[in-house]
Amino acid sequence: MDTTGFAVLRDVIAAPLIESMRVYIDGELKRRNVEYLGLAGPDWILDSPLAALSTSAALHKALAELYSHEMKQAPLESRIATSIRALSGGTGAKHSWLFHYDSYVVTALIPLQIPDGEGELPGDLVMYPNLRGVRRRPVFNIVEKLVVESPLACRLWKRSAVQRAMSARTVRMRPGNIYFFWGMRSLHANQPCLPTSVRCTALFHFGDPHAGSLFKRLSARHHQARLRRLSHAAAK
Ligand SMILES: O=C(O)CCC(=O)C(=O)O
Ligand SMILES: [Fe+2]
Repeated sequence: MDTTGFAVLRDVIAAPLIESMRVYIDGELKRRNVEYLGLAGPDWILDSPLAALSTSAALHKALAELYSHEMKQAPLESRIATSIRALSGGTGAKHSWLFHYDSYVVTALIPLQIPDGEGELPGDLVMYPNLRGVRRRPVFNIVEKLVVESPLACRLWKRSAVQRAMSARTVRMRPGNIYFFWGMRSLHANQPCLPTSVRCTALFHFGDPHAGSLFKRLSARHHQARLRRLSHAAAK
C-alpha cells in the first residue's frame, strides 16, 4: 500500500457468498426500481449475506493494524463504515470518473460483480496512489477536496496523459479478492461500464481521524448533495 498503492488478499471471499450477494443486489435494484444503488450506514449489511464479514474479528484486527501503521496511533473508534455501490444503466455511467479521497484512512474494496462478458467494460479502478498525506487539518481537507474533486479537476484526472505523467494505476477488480488502499491519501474513481452491465462493490472504510469535526459534517453534506444532484439529473 505504501509503495504501489494496493494490497490484495486473493480468493478470500467464497464463491457462494459472492453469488448470494449478487442475488441480494439484483433483488434490491428491482425492488427499488433503480439503476444506481448506494447503501451506507450500519443497518443494510445486517440484512445482507455480507453480515458475517462485517463482524469478522480478523478483518477488524487487520484494519485497526493498518490504521495504527499509518497514523502511529490507535484508531479513535473501531466501527467499520460499510457501504455498497451498484451501478447499472445510464445512471451508473454518471457515477464513473468521480475522483475523490475517502474520508477514512483505510479502504477495503470488495468487488462483488464486475462485468467480464464479451465486449463488456469492467469499470476498472483508477488510482493516483498516495498523492497526499493524512495529517490534514479538517479545514484544509475540505478546501482541498472542493478543488481536487471538482468536475473541472475530474476532467483532468481522467485524461490518460495526466494519468501517465502522474503514475496513476488502473486496476482490474476480481470478485473473491479484497483490495486495500489508503483511501484518504489516494485519489480514485472507477471507469464507466456499459449501461447494460451491472457493477457492484462493497466498501469497508475504516478510521476517521476527523470524527465529529464541523468541517467533516459539512464535507459529508457536500458529498450527499453531489449524489442527490446525480440522481435528479438521471430522473430528468
Ligand atoms: O466502486 C468502486 O470501485 C470505488 C468506490 C469508492 O471509491 C467509494 O465508494 O469510496
Ligand atoms: Fe472511495
